[in-house]
Parts: sequence; structure tokens; C-alpha cells
Amino acid sequence: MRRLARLLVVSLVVCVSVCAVSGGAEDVRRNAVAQKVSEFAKTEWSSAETALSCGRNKYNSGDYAGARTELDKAGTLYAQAESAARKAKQEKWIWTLEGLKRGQIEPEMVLIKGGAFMMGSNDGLSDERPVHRVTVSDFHIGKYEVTNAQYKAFREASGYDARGGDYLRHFRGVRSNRPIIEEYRGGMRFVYPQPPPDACPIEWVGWKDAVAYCKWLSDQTGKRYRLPTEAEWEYACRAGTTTEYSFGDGENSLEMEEYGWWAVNSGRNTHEVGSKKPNPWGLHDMHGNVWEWCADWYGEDYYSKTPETDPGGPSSGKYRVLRGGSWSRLTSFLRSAYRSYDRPLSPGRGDDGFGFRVARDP
Ligand SMILES: [Ca+2]
Repeated sequence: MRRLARLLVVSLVVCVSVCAVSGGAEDVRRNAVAQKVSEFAKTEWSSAETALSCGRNKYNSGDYAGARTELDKAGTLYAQAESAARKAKQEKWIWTLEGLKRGQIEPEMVLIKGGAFMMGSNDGLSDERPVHRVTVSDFHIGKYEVTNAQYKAFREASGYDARGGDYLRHFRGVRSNRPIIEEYRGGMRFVYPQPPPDACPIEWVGWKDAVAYCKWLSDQTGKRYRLPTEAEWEYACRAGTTTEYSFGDGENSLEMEEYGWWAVNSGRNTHEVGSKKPNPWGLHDMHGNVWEWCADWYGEDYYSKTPETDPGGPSSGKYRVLRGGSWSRLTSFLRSAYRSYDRPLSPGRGDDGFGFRVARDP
């Protein structure tokens, strides 16, 4: 089992090395080092496997001394492979921190000019009524949902150990359609899906995990990141439109196909952020892919008593707001005005359709 664990470490290092994006001479050097060390680890590992196999054959043929020599050799090679894997991981780690400093890990933001709009819908559910006028101030919002790569940088750099965003810990095997990995640990068989790619939106995050990410990103950058308010989210989603979706009315699957990932076209998976067309203000995946946590407590009747300017939701509540629908939902859940919610219990509370995008003040 230890060998399997080591193999997984080596595989991981090889993967992150290949996935690394260069940016400047130092990055190129570090990525090259990580790649080279990963290759070395792979070679050592392979040699160790050969020595182990050779030792087994010698043992079976009665050559116990020869078997012992081969096994010692395999042990040394395994140790070298492990050491190389650690070094490659360290190089990758430094790349991550350097990338963060340069803003490469920081989500790309779009400045949204404040203004007034009509929030809610008369054609939706009761909590979307009454349609009311809301004015929001200028703010920035993420062009994309926060990705696995961005959230992973947070978890690795901060040591945040909540379960949010940890795909493997949460998988219940009932919805996703990813390739299956089979693994044996301690005589037990574990089956889980391949984790989603780095460029896909983070999922399985609880509201508190999303807030923790915003705080960490603020600490790292000196900018005040936060979750968008529900009003900011709908204003950004509508992008000046008054239709059900930012691209029009009705469940026109041809148009939805161009703008969002939902139950019919997702193949039961999240997809790389930005792989569909943006809304009129340049924001991607506001309709579908993953649900997005907002800052507000959910108030079913909040629209009847909301302040007109910069509403921030009820002062207390049981649930936090989620918006935009997800890869597992039908189009009506993806409407600009549709409101959803869930308990903010966390660490550990999440869903494979729950993600978020960040906002910040100008
Ligand atoms: Ca979304």
C-alpha cells in the first residue's frame, strides 16, 4: 500500500508539473526543474519496480542472496523516487506562491458600473416577487467562477483544511459522470471519480469555505475580496437586460447551448470556466455550470421590505443565497431572477453543484 501511495505522489507531481503555466524566466526555470525532477522520480520508480520484480523471481528460484540484493536496490530506488517527488512538489509550490504575487492566481475581475435595475420576476416563484427597483454602487466581480486551480492555491498556501472543495472527501457517487479511479488501501477497495480539471469551477464548497477563500485572497493581495450581494449578482447577471436570461426569453435550448452548461448539455459534469459565451458585460457562466454563493442570508419575503440602495439581505437567517443554477439543473433554475439557498454549515458543507465567484469594491 505504501508503494501505491508513493506512486500516487509521483503521479501527482508529474501532473502538476505538466499543468504548470510559465510566466517569466524564473518560472520557466522552476517549471523545468520540477519537470526534470518528476521525470527522474518516474525513472527511479520504474527501476525500483524492475528490481522488485527481479528480486521476486530470484527468491522463487531459491537465490535468496540475490533476491536480498535486488530488494535492497529496490528500497534505495524507491527512496530516491520519493525524495525527487518531494523536491518537484517544492518547486511547484514556490511557483504557486510566486504566481500568486504576480496576480496569476488572482481571479480576473470586471468592473461593473453601478446603476438601477428592476430586481425579481413576476413570472417566477413567489420569492422573486415583488419586482422592485434596486440601485447598486460600482463594484468588481469575477469574470469567471473561481476555479479548482485558484481554490487549490488557497488550500495549499494557507493550510485551510476544511472539507469544502475536497472533491474526493465528498463524492457520493450518484451524480457525476467522471472516469472512475479504483484504489486499494489497507485491504479495502475505494472507487472514486477522477477529480475535475484545474480550469473547471471549484465545487463542493460551503458558504463558509467561500468566505474563507475571500479572506485569504484579501490578505494576500491587500484588496478587499468578498462574495457579491444577491442584488449585485442579479444586476451583473442581467447586464442591462430585462429578459429571463441575459440572452433572451424562453427556454430556447439553441441559445442556452451557446451560453451555459445545464442538465441537458453538461454530460453530468462541470466544464472549464469561460467555455461558453459571456453575457453582455463580459461575464461567463452566470447561467449554469455551478451555483454561486452570495453574501446574503436568504429571505423569502425580503423583496417586499428591501432597501432600494445596495441591499445586503436580511440581518439574520438560516440559509445563504445561491444563484445561477448548475450543470445538473433544467433551464428554469438558470434564470437571472431565480433564487436558491442552502445552509451555510461549514467546514464541510457543500454540493457538487455549489461554487462561487468573488466580488470586491472598486
Ligand atoms: Ca454559474
